[in-house]
Amino acid sequence: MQSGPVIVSLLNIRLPPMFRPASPEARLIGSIGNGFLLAATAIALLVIFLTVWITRRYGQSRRPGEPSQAPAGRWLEIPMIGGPLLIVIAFFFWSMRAMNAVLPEREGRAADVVITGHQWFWEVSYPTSGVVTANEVHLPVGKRLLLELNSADVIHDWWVPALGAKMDMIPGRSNHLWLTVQDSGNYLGACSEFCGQQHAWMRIRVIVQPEREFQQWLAAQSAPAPAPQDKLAESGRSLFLTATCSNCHRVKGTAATGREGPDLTHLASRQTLLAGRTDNDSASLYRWLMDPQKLKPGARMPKFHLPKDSIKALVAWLTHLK
Ligand code: HEC
Ligand SMILES: [Cu+2]
Repeated sequence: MQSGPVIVSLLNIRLPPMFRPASPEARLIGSIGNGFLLAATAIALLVIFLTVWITRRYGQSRRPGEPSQAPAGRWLEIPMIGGPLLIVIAFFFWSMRAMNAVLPEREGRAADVVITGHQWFWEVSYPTSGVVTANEVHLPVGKRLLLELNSADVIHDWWVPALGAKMDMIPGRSNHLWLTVQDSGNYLGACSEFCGQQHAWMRIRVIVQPEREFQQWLAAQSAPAPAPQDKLAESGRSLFLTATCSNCHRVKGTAATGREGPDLTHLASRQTLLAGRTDNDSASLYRWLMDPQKLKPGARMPKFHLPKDSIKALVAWLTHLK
C-alpha cells in the first residue's frame, strides 16, 4: 500500500520513500515525522503572523515614541509556557511508543537475518539455514522478523527509508530491529553513516517476496555452487582456486572459504554487483576484474594484472554461479 496525502496522489508526484511506508514500524516513525512537520509549520505561521501584525499595529509610524513597558499578565504567561510543554510531552509519548514497537525486547528469539556491514558491502546471513549472501537481502512478506546488525570494521548504518528505522552498526556489538514488510517488492536503501571512500556505493537492496518464493530462494541459496558446464568455466574455476581469490571469497562446495569479500556461491543470482555499483552482467564483471580500483576506487580488492584470457575464464565461471 502506497499511502500519502490525497493532493500528492492527484498531482501524481512520487514522494520519497520515507513518505511511502511499507511496514507498520515505518508508518509509526513516519507519523512522528509528519506530526512534527505539522506542529513546526503551525508554529512558524503563528510567529510570522504575530510579527507582521505587531509591527503593523505598534510600529513607529503608527505609535511614535517609546511603547509602554507593562509586563504581560498570567493570562499570557500560562499558555506561553504550557503550550510548548504540552507539545513536548505529546511528542515524548509518541516517540516512546514508536521506540517500543521497533526496538527489541528480543523475546528470547534468535535473529532471522544477520547483516554485517563491511567496507563497502553488506554480508547477509540466515542463521537457521546457513545461507550466506551479499548486498541483496531477501525477506518473506508479512512476517515479523528480527534483524541483527553488526559491523566488521568501522561504523556503518542500515537505512531503508520505506521500511522504517535507521540503525547504526557498531564494531564489537550487535544491534537489533523488528521489521514486518507488508508488500512484496524491491526496497532501496544506503549506508547512512560515513564509512570511508566508497560509502556512497554501499547501497542496500531488500527484495521482499511471498513466503513460497522466499523459501524457494533460500533452498536454492543453501545448495553448493553449481559445477562448471564448459571448458572455459572449468579453467576459470581452477584459476579462482589457485589465484588469491579464495583467500577473500567463499564459494560453497569449493576450497574457497574467505570472508573478507562477498560470498560468491550464487553470485549470478543477484541483480547488481558491488553493493549497487553496477548491473550484474559479464561486461561489468570483466571491468571489475580488469581493475577493481577503477570501478570502485579504494575498494578492498587489489588489481591483479591478470591476462585478458584469464579474466574471460573467471567471468565465464562467475556467470555460471546461479
Ligand atoms: C584482498 C581480498 C580480496 C581478494 C584477494 C579478491 N577479492 Fe574480490 N572482492 C573483495 C572485496 C572486499 C569485494 C567487495 C568490494 C566492494 O563492493 O566494495 C570484492 C568483490 C568481488 C566481486 C563482486 C561481488 C559482489 O557481490 O558484488 C567479485 C565478482 C570478485 N570480488 C571476484 C574476485 C576474483 C575473481 C578474485 C581473484 C582474481 C578476487 N575477487 C580476489 C576482496 C577480495
Ligand atoms: Cu558503510
